[in-house]
Amino acid sequence: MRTDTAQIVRLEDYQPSDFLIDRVELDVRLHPTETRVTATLVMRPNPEGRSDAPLVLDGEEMNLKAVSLNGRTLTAEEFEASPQSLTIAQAPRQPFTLTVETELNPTANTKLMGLYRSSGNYCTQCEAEGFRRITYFLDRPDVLSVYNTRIEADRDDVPVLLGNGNRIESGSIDGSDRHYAVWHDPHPKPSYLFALVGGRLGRVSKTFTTMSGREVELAIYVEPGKEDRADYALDALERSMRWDEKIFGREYDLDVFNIVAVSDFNMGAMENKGLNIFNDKYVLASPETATDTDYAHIEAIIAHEYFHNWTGNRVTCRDWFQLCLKEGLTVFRDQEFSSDERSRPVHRIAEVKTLRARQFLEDSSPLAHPVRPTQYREINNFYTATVYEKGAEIVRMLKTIIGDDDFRRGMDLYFERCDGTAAAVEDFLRAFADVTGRDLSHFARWYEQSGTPRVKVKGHYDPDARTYRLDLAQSTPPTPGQAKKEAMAIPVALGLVAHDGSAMSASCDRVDQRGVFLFDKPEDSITFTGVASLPVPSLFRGFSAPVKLSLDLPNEELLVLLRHDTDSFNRWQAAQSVAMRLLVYLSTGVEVADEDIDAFSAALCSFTDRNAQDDPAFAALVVTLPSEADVAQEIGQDVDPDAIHRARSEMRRRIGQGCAKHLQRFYETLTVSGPYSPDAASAGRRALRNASLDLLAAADPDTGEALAVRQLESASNMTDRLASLSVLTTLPGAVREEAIARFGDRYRNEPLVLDKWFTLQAAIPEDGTLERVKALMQHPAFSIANPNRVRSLIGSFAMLNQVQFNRADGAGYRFLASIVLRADELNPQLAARLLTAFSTWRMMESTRRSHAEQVLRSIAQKPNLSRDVGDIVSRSLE
Ligand code: 0A1
Ligand code: ZN
Repeated sequence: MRTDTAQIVRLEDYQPSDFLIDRVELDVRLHPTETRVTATLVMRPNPEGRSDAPLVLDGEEMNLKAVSLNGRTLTAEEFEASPQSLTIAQAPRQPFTLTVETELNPTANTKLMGLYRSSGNYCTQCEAEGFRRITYFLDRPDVLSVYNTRIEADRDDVPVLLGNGNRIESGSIDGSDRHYAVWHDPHPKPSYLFALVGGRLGRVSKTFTTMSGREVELAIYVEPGKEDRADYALDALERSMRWDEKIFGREYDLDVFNIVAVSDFNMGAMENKGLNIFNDKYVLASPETATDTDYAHIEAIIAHEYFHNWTGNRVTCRDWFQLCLKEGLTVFRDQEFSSDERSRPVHRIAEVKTLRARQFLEDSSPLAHPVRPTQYREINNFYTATVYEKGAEIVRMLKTIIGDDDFRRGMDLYFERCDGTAAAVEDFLRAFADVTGRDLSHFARWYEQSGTPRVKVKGHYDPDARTYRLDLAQSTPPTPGQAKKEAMAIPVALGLVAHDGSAMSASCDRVDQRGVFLFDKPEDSITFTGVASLPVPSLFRGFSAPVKLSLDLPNEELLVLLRHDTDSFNRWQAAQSVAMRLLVYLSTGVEVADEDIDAFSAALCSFTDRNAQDDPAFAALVVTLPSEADVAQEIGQDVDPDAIHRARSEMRRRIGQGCAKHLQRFYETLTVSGPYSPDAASAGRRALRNASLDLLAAADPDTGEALAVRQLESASNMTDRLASLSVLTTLPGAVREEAIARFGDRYRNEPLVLDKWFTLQAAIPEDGTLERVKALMQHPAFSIANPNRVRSLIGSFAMLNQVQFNRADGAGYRFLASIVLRADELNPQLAARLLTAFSTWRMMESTRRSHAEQVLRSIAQKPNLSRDVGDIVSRSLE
């Protein structure tokens, strides 16, 4: 492996910092290529640190200009500066003030970490380790300081100057065309929550009155001219603030809350104290440019970042191994918010689809790691589905096990005890253990053990005794670094359903009053009494644990659940299970009787028919088949993506034909009148109508094409327009090409819409797609330096296009490798994320597998790989 320093950081090596920084005075003079930063750090030795340690500050890619200690400039002999650190061997043993002056070049900063420019504006990104690119610092989350930031810039070029906290001063600099602002953040925070922004920006704002009656000015800053596209985000922010007061009793704690949207950003958004910085994709929305899904994402991410103010900022993390403490908990909170604002069952299904598609995949790949990892080479590679989504599932299981009231009491105690501190997972669990008197040490294993547990269940009915016994067994497959696994504490929410749908009055003393059985041994059995007839078990209701269930129910029994289960999630799950079984058989050459497909199709028709009017969003989820990637994951080895693609196309065609009458009716009747609104009810109607269009086109391409073209021309919103273009991309020919070209032309000045256009084309499952993607890289809107463009074109090709990325000739793999290497020179984080598309390589059939391995090995051989890419490639090959 030829990477830069491949040092491994280990959880077991954690030591408190030897020094603390109580106050930070920053003076930042913005300049495109020579920004000057003077940091005055009020420091003292940490009583909990080592008493003889040198002072070692972190640094990266800065030009050090001067260092002084207690006002005296240090000579070159008194400190040692390297690209990664600034060391003062003889640091004082009493409080002292260190002043460090650095010079940065924000224009040349293509990594988008530290201070950089986006569309000419200045912005920062400091999580996880970006602050050390602004000044030398103890850049670790357990060093909390109060910040004062003075920002100075050219008044005309940079009229808006924003920092963390409240603005306490601003003005002009006499005799010059420069101005300044001073921001004070009274809440001690780690450096990763620092932010500043300088630029020419438009603004929308409103006043929010908190639960205790304080007034807070909420503002969102965007590219001038796009202010009206920020209204929805502002509304979502207000709703999030109200929800956190009502559900968790958490109030906002500054006079202003600012959000800035930027167009070059490595992730979704960042929760900097009082100054969130967002990828503009998650702020800007108008009916003409954003889909229903975009609106839902904006709402969720605005909420997520806002909720971090308590889970992440007021209570922060002791070290980066505790990342799930803020991320898993905050994802759980944003999921709950979206569920309350929208349809809870529909949202739960969406969450689980994401979890399975991303986290289960990661957990079964060479990149599998515990929710709280024990070591890392590059922390940026651990902002993963495991830390975020599985982390959220752990919090959800905890709530399922202890109940809603104790969960809230535990959260209150956690905030009370840990406010203003840098905490660890143990502190979180201790609050719930103390509130309930429960021993949660076994439950804590969810943070430590990686891999997705499998739960095998068999049911036995005794009609004479009127008992029903469930035998359960659990196991977790080996994952990197963890060959042997222990049994997990798995909450199984369950019930029994009679074949005719009537309620069953069975009882079982191992199941609590909330219908949950805690399965915490390798094997166990539970028996229900008073069971009048053979039941169908409904297990893991609401997806009560992130496990894979093996329960071989025949299709007919699954269809009983689809019709009669009181649990919505399991109704959807039942349809998915039948579909998955048929898709796996069709993909792997197992014979499938026509009647089985017809029976499934008939069940879908009648189910959707019954639900189309009352809950179209749910019906749309039920008629949507598992994706090709889902099927690949289910097959798990020797995967042939072409066979899966053929199987899924065939199933879509058969269901489209079988349900044609119903689908046509939905398509005709589920129109939404009046001006566009992204509310869940209207979005649900559009979802089922567009899912119907997709299946109708699969059944009869000519009809589908005609309907899609008409919809594309007449649509009054981006949801319907994009859905019709998406259907057209499945139908090769001149009509499609013309539609694609016209769409691209219409939105040539709308980068976020062009991203969707890139994605649709990159996902076309045809041989010419690789060439198409290469050609699109020449499009004037494409730039390898912009993460949104790269992800929408290249990322979509690699992650969404199963057949073309995994081409049997290896060309898809070679292409991705070439882009990863190019991107790595500019933006290692982006490159490393693209590279994770290879995480499925070991499950492919042998030809593809060997192409992928060869490509990965050739990447690993390259000189000067970033630590980010070096880490992913080496773990992928382990
Ligand atoms: N804390 C943010 C995620 C985030 C992480 C790293 C970043 O920089 C590369 C940016 C954002 C969140 O959870 O939203
Ligand atoms: Zn987060």
